[in-house]
Amino acid sequence: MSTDCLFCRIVAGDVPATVVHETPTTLAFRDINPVAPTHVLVVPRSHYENAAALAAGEPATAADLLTSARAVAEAEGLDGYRLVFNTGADAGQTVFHAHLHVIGGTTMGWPA
Ligand code: D5M
Repeated sequence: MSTDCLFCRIVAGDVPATVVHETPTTLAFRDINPVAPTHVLVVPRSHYENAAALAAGEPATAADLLTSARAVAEAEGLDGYRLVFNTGADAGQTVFHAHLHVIGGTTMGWPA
């Protein structure tokens, strides 16, 4: 837990969030700036700077993020959805606590 990390503070319950799913290792809550009808962030309860650091330090929890994302997609009734880990500033990561975006509820193109 890092007191200056926003997502650690959400995990601790010190910052409000709309939680939609939780497990002993993960928490899922709605993104404050949704880019689609469903936009949920799944985060590990423990602090890792990004997905690569999480995979190295706690690989079982990295897998748990995918399991939680699947549960979120099912609960939201999503047919298709996109999972995104922005990893590093060059990829557009702005919050440096690993998080998996679950985005769906609309028809998406690729790559944008
Ligand atoms: O994504 C970081 C995401 O975090 C971005 O989509 C906004 C979201 N965000 C920022 N603050 C909050 C709070 N307080 N609640 C919920 N969602 C939040 P990145 O991949 O780092 O660009």
